Amino acid sequence: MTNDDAISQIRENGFAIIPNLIAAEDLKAMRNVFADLLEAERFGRNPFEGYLTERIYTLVSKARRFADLAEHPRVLAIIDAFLEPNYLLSTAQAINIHPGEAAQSLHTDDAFYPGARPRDAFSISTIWALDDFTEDNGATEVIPGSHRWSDDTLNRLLYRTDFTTRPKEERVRRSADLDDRTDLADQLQRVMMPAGSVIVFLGTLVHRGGANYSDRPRLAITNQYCASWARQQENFSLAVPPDKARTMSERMQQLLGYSIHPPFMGHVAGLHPKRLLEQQPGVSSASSPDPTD
Ligand SMILES: O=C(O)CCC(=O)C(=O)O
Repeated sequence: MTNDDAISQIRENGFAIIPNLIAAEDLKAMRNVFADLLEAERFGRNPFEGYLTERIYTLVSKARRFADLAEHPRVLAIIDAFLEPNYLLSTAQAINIHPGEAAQSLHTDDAFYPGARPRDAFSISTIWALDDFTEDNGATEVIPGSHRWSDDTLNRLLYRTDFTTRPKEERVRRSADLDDRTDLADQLQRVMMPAGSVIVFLGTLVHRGGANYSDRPRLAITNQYCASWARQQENFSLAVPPDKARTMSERMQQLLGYSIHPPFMGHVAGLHPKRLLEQQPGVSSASSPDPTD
């Protein structure tokens, strides 16, 4: 599929699936990194995160190859068609759905940005399959065309997503058969794709992580990007402080927020935040009248 095809599919259906973008040896290397990163302690704290789902946030700071994935040139070229320049990385996380996990509540990824729907997306999400996404192992499910739904339709059809953090003893496993709105089941499309593929979708598209009926976890990475004026889900300038950001590519620094939404949103005491990356600790830089400089 060409990028132009992907862009028109996203405009039409709200999403596009690009098969086999990660080479087999890179997939293997990523899985090796995960073998050390994934621990049961990271299971979700609320029904949205999923009590049987492990999540690792700020993935881009855990290994260079995860940062490289978040700036995959083909994917960024597609996002360029939807978001103004200087867009930001909003979250970078691994999602490992374990056997027995129920389907997530149907939701959209940019619901927390106010703005009457239907509207343009303020964010774009990607979900990379690190395992094959199959019929029964928790493949993402999407509702094609739902990016055009109005607020009324969303409110009528979707249950409110439950983000309430529960104490450990109350994190009761839900039945994998639980479906939050069975009357939408016939509109859901399961995103079955081989490991190494990616789905790119608008932040306005209704979707969810599926129930995992298989006997193995389903591993994925979601990198999500937001408009340069919007707040990122992860507070990346705290999560990836200058000492760490300094070791990353210039594009990743910009995506994390060491960047400006012109004329000066995001400045640090009147200066472009990239100045923090040039400075050595304890050395102050000369002031500049131009925060975009
Ligand atoms: O893991 C998936 O397939 C989707 C997860 C998701 O939509 C989310 O956590 O926001």
